[in-house]
Amino acid sequence: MTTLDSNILDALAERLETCQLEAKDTEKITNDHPDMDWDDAYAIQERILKRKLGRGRRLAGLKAGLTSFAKMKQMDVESPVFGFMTDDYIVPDGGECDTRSLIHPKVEPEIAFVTRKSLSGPGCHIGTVLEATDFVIPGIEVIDSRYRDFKFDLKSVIADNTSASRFVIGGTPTRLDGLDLRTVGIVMEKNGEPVSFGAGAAVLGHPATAIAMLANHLGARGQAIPAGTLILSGGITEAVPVQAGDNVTLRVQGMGSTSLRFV
Ligand code: 0L1
Ligand code: MG
Repeated sequence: MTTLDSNILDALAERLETCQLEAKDTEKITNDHPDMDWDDAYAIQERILKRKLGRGRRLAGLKAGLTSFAKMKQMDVESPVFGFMTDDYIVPDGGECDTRSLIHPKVEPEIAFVTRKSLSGPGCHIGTVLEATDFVIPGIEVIDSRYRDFKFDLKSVIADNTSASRFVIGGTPTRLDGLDLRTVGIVMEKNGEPVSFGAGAAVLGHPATAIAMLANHLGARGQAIPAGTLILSGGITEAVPVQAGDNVTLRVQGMGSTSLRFV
């Protein structure tokens, strides 16, 4: 049950999406609506998606955010947050990302899942996810909070579609048979220098846990993850700021690499 009036939810969705489209920042929305609840936050995010689909955009994938223990501790939260990507968020592997369309981008090294079966909650668990996964592939998420100086609280960031803005996937689509994602190592390089190191277990003990939590989150809303969905399972390390001129490459053990250039 939302607490905010439908007109206010619409206005907040328009405000946040306009900031995204015009690359302008804003104050966090809980400053004006301190009593808004979790349903309000997701209702605003859903309205942003509806605005995009209404203009002909296609849903390109889903995401879990705040999934690494380091980031959850930093934000003092126990649950990840969930969001979406539309087709205009896709950067081709090795392609360019135009910083003029972004406010203050950062990059996160992630493992992307692609499902071959629908996943629904409640009761979805890591086993269900592993059985329903088609393949995993390296992915770099570009996050770009619409909030001034990346300063927000959890409800504000959910409403802002968890800072989603661009992503690239590439490397080798890899089946999960015999692969232990917990011990798969990653290195992210910025301009040829390694800047982040980690292993899959940094994401909730196993990145598939983030997918199960997403299915359970959607299940509570009467929705499911369809077969063939791409899902970013969350940053393995903290996000790294980038600017025009930066080249970023993510190497994932046994899965090759993916990269993008900021111009
Ligand atoms: O994908 C993420 O983990 C980002 C979640 C939102 C918080 C942030 O902008 O850092
Ligand atoms: Mg992320």
